[in-house]
Amino acid sequence: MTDIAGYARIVDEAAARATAIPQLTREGDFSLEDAYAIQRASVARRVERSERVVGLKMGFTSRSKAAQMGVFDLIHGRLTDAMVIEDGGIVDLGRFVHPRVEPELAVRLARPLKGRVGIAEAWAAVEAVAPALEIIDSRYEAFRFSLVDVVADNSSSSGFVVGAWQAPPADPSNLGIVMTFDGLPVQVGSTAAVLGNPVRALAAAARMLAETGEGLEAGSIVLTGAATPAEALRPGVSVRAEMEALGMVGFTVAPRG
Ligand code: OOG
Ligand code: MG
Repeated sequence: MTDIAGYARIVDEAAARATAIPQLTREGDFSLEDAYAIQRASVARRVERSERVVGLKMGFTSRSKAAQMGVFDLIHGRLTDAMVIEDGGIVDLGRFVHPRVEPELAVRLARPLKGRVGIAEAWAAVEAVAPALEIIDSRYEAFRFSLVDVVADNSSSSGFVVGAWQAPPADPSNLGIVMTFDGLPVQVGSTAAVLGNPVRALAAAARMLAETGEGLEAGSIVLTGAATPAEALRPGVSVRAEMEALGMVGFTVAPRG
């Protein structure tokens, strides 16, 4: 039997202490189901420390991200209030192991979304959208993992910045995105890279959660997944993403020391 609580403690403490750990699958193999159970148990530990779950992030919804990490299955992870970084805020790298940043479309739900929903139903549940930056931070050494490793590690969730919430556009399926470091473009892409339409990632989120009898609550934030590969953060850098029709979101990394 997989020691769900034991693995949950390992990934949770690694995240809390910002220290790298060896891949769990080097110690023992476990199923994808077990990996999600470890993820839930690790998030439960955060909730015990009075963090609040505010939403869900989808991962590997774009080919370029999947290829960057060598994992080609859709995954999800839980977002908590402690991961929220204010738009325009300053981020201290000390709380991360080896953080990277990636541009994503964020959506907020007006009503619950559960079970097998189609794109139209998923989009109808969206109250607002915003450009977002996700800071991912695998707790595994060298940012290397298998599918079950990354899922157990809450899919590398560690921080996210959401720009101004606004009314959903008529069609979010092909919005251009430019991510800059100190004003220089480092990634250029489109929301079309996210499953052809990021709303598909939202529908997939509801479907995946239904496998464990869960669902998305009204008010939940969903990050639909990176539209481009992620870029490593470095001290002092100013990061921005501009999304067509939706505007800017950004933050600055605190200088070293
Ligand atoms: C896993 C998380 C993937 C995305 O947007 O594709 C992800 C990772 O790359 O460490 O957040
Ligand atoms: Mg992401």
